[in-house]
Amino acid sequence: MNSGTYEVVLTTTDADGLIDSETVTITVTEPMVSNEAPIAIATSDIIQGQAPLEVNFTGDKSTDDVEVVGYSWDFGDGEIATEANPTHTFTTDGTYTVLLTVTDAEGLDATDSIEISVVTENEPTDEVSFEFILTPNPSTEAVQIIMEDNFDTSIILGFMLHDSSGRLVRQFTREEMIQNDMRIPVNVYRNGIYVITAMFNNNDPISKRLIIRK
Ligand SMILES: [Ca+2]
Repeated sequence: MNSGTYEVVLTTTDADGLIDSETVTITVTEPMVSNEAPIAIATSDIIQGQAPLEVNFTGDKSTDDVEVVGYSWDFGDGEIATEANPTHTFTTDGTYTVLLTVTDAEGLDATDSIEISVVTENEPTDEVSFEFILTPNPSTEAVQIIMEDNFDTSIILGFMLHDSSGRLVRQFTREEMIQNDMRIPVNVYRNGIYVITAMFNNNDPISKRLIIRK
């Protein structure tokens, strides 16, 4: 039956020959075009880190029975994007719910979300990193001790210099070291392998190998 309006007449005849009829109107429409809503799939290369945190988002894994035609990202920090795979930098710490909305040509949409956790750069942690390097190494005249990670020199108690046999060659107080700009003159020592050990207040000592070569 093609689309259109049809009048169907139902005629009945009873045993006595009496005829009755009734008209029913039937409307036939075009078959519905089936369209399924898309499925949004949002992923990111990382989900947490320190600010400023650059995150690469992927939305083009989203699917539709026909085609996804629109991408809309809401990063949760007031910024949006309409690319399939945007990159976004979060500058302030916090937890952000990033929403991806995908749309098909018929206007059906779907949403997926990712939580991104951004922490501040200098957030205090229980484990403080105590690291230093010796430069130059091998040393000829003097060796410079360079503390890493914005080291608080007030927790340094001092330094020890041992030779390769484990004999304590010299001990340096913190005051001595700070005045020396964390520099140890080594030209008075014989060539060889030495160990410089930093001693800290409330922390395990750290040792580094130093070569003296003149
Ligand atoms: Ca669709």
